[in-house]
Amino acid sequence: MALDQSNRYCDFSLNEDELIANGKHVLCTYRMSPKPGYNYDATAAHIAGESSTGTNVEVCTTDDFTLGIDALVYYTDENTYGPQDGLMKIAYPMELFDRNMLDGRMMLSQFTSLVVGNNQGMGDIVGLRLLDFYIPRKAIELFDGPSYTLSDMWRTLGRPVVDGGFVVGTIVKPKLGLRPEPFARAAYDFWLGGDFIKNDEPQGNQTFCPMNQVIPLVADSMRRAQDETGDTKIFSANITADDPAEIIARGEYILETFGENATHIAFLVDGFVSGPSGVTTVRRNFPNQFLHYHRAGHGAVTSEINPRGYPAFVHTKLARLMGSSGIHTGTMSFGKMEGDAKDRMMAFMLQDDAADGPFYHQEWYGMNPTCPIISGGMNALRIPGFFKNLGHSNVILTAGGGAYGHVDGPAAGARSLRQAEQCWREGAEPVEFAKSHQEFARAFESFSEDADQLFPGWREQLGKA
Ligand code: CAP
Ligand code: MG
Repeated sequence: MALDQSNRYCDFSLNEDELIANGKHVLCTYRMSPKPGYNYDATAAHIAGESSTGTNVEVCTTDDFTLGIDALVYYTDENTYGPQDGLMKIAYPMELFDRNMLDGRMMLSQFTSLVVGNNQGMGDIVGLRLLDFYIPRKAIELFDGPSYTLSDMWRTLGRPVVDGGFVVGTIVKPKLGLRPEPFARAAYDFWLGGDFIKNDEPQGNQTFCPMNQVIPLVADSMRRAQDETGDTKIFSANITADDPAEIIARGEYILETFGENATHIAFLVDGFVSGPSGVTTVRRNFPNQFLHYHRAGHGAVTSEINPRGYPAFVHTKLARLMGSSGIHTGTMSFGKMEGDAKDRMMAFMLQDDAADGPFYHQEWYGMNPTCPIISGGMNALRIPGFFKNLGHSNVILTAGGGAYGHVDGPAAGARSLRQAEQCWREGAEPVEFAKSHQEFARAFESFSEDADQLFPGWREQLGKA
């Protein structure tokens, strides 16, 4: 049985509104279940201790200054979700958080090692999941935040920098297996109809498709597609690597190879697996490129069936602080990955200067916004419903299957995606709209299972019975 430190690490006299007004604490709300037989508040106190100044026993070296920066539990409700399955809230003094030697900035690596660090593996808990956190102004202004934004991408695309609208994207599929020439051809074909292409998350410098062969060919595809269409095209190149030197080398090589189109390059980082160091390496070495945060692997932590870790909402909030220009936010139940319509809360938290999370209102004090990237099993048929839920289309959408699975090829797939957003924007009924929009209509045949589910009777209405 752990030492009961609740007299030290619990202070229920603290008032959340006052803590927020004072601006000296990071606040965290956790869903917590202690092991059977463990006292709720004592376990909460142990969590606060392990996450700040304590351990499982008193130590002789603790002095008054140490006591002054204890993380403090300021709220518990042990039965919120069921018996001994409740909520607890911790106030973390700002002093606890690590600051760069070089520029005094805060960092996400130590931040997460504290608020979702050792506490994740303690022996006296069954569950501990960070559901939301509040960052005071002083801390917001100590994190990098995004440098290059969707607005900058709209500028590059020759669009208005406010409400520049829907960016139609894809992922070169198959996920792995294309050699340089077929890869570059797949990119060219999509760019004849679409705006934005990303590497798939595991595509990099495989021996069957070395960067020094495929990147020059993709650069040529971009030039030809731009000449052919008269439109600017974007390529989000994956430069994820373990070694920051490799990340930088990849980025520099790609920018040099794209030459006059270097400003059309975004950099994709598998941010969950490479962590804050990988993301910050890109954020600080390539501040003039769109930093595309791919979250492959996040499900291990964010999945709703996980009693530990944190939900996707928290993950995307961390990604904005890190400086992501855009992050995958899922498809809010309209695609193939886990998600829910209320996940639109993530998009508002990323894009607005003030937004409500499940437990905290967050002001961003002018920190650049992060663009939601909609991806995962999307095709034209799923888009009207998606935007009806979100309420706007100032996002990047990447559909791999939704483009390369279109019966008339990726350019038609791209056009079907763009038409689908137009259908939503005009408030048109999709099957009716399909009668006058060929590529959108052909998406019904391309993804007929979706069509049957979403638009029963479409065959008769479109004369495809
Ligand atoms: C989508 C995707 C993305 C997922 C990631 C894939 O391909 O390229 O990596 O969207 O999920 O590999 O599945 P499709 P999320 O368009 O063909 O589904 O965006 O939720 O992080
Ligand atoms: Mg992918």
